[in-house]
Amino acid sequence: MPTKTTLEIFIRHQRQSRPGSGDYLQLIVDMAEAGKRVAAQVNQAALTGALGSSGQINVHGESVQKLDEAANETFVGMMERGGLLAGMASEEMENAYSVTAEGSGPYLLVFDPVDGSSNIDVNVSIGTIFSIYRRTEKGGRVCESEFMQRGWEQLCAGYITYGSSTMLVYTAGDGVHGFTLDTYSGDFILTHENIRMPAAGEIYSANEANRERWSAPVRDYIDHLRRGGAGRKYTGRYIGSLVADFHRNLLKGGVFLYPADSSAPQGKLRLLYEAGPLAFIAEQAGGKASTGDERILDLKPETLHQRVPLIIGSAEDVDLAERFQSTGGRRAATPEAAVI
Ligand code: AHM
Ligand code: MG
Repeated sequence: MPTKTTLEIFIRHQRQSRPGSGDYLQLIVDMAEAGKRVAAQVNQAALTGALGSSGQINVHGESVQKLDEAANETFVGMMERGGLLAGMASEEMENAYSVTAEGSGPYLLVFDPVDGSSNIDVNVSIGTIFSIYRRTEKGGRVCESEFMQRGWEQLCAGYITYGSSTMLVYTAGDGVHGFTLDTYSGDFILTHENIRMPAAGEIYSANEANRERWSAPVRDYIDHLRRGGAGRKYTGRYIGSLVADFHRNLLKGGVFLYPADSSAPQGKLRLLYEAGPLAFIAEQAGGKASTGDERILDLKPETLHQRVPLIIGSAEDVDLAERFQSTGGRRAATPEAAVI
């Protein structure tokens, strides 16, 4: 049997092979530890009474699930102990959180503790998304403005998916690597080294119930894929958990869209906690992420909970979506599109 490489060993090698790369890679190991705790909470939720709504409404006006709260508390509680973080921002917290009054470390963590909350109660894959930035001030309490950094300033980003197995996938700007939780040993084991996203896919993922509210270029783009205009036969796959939809498309190729629509002019997904980290991972794997007009990683957030339209996936699929957007629809988008 081949020797198994645990996440800790892999990260140690990464740090040795990139001297001066910083101690922030330790934060991925810390996130993995906290993620194991959350994976157990997810697995046990039906048995411990942790399914369902907490009765609270969050800053986005959405119903908070008990697991959203529990996972948020787990990540905050475990991540503030390590001495590396000065502050955190979470999809489930209205304001930025300062680790201590003085700030105890040089890094910032942003995260969505449970992404895909609507799938918690029905035993469908959900996940955690996270990202690490360097703080911009020397000390003291963190303030919201420190989190207003462009996506390309991320030091690392990752997600943990709680699915048929629990996996952690991360990038620190040196490729994308995936680890599967061995529930017998309790270790995350390297199972997917240097993941590359296929240049083009045959899957599109979007909530087509929103179709009537999409812009014409988005509707035309999806129609184009459905009709085989891109030269491939597409199938639709939509779980409703971004992490799970993204993870599948990362491995198999394809495109995920949550565009703006007439009732959500900025789309639904959050720039800091969802679009930004996954954009970093997508690009590191050879894919792309765009609003339709702009590269996600170039956007500078103006508020913590800012939403953004998201088109993410295989490079050719995202390029094509941008062409539809820039030309306003199918007629001018591509030569093939003109004849359908
Ligand atoms: P959440 O963070 O509150 O769970 O919301 C984000 C989720 C994504 O995981 C998913 O892609 C999207 O919302 C699904 O939204 P919809 O139900 O509108 O299709
Ligand atoms: Mg989310």
